[in-house]
Amino acid sequence: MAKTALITGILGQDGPYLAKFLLSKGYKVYGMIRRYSNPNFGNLDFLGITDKVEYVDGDMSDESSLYNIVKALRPLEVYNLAAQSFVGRSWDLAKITTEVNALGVLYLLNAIKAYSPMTKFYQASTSEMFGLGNTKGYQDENTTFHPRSPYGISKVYAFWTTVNFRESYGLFTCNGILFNHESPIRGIQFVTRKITDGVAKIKYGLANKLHLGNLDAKRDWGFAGDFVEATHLMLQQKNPDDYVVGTGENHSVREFVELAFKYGGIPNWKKYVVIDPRFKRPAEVPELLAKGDKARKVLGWKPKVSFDELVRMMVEADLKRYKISSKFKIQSSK
Ligand code: NAP
Ligand code: G4F
Repeated sequence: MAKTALITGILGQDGPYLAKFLLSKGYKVYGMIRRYSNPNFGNLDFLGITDKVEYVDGDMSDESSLYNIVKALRPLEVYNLAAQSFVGRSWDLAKITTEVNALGVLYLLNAIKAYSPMTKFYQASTSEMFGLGNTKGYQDENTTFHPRSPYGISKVYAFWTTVNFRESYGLFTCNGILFNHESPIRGIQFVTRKITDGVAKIKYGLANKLHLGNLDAKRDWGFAGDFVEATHLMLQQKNPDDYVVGTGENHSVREFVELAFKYGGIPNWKKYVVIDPRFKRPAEVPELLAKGDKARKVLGWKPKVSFDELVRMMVEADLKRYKISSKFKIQSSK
């Protein structure tokens, strides 16, 4: 089979990083986008690859669109990154979260089984599935799932469906159980980007407060550009399997805030941060920490970007964005 890959969720954070990586390896990359009156290619533009990807129309909640795409392309690899991926909204959007994140995976796997059984399939599973299944202070492939949100529950369904298609039909299907990974093109609702965007706005006088929820939550934060390499490696192994991928180091939201304000050159972050109950969750995952020994040993993968470098990279990118827009504002008001 030719080196072709289909990426669902191409317009999100991970899609562009993965597409860029696959293009660098000589793949022909197809990106699935759903119908929008005005699709946003900003993240692909940021990485300079918008014109290098071929786009196909489809929606995870529309079974026939997935069948048609798989039938037409019969790709070597499918990376299923599409999801309603924001945990915080998943209580309000439980039905659509389940439809897209859980049933969508069933539809896509059925399409592969029917039309392209040689296709290797990657499912974007998540550390959110562990939730409170955290008895040892870290999570690995043997940790019990105890999801705490409709998002986490939907991803547990998708995880087991992916395993089941491997066990029932012999398909090459893998779960990457990825811990939090961030970048300058992280969605603005997620806490890291919300903080770095807030720092930049405060720096340029566009805001004077940053409203946040639980500062005590701890996450194992890595760089998206590193993590997509692990996802590709999973599909290059002789046998399909499931892998935990994380940095092995965690930090609290408070630590992220402190560092981001430091890199923004703003002393005394406490002056600006407001604890706002609107951003607290009905059920929290207090702490996540990856024990990713299997990925390191079998895939030979390890992260390159440190926590400190990640925070600095994100703050610098947002400062640059607001510097450009504040210059533009000054020019256009002249
Ligand atoms: P993201 O930025 O939210 O991107 C998700 C993408 O899915 C978006 O492009 C979105 O399209 C698309 N999508 C949503 N509903 C869809 C539908 N009905 N049909 C087709 N596409 C749809 O997420 P990400 O951070 O790149 O994460 C990629 C995947 O990894 C997700 O499945 C996420 O759950 C999982 N994951 C992420 C992390 C992390 O820390 N980033 C960790 C573990 C697992 P629009 O652009 O049109 O909205
Ligand atoms: O940045 P978050 O919204 O990410 P969360 O919930 O960990 O989910 C992300 O990582 C998962 C992998 O573990 C992915 F599967 C998922 O798709 C997504 O990419 O929140 C991180 C932490 C939470 O504990 C949250 O309660 O930050 C806390 N937090 C505190 N204040 C906040 C805020 N989160 C958000 N989004 N906004 C706040 O104001």
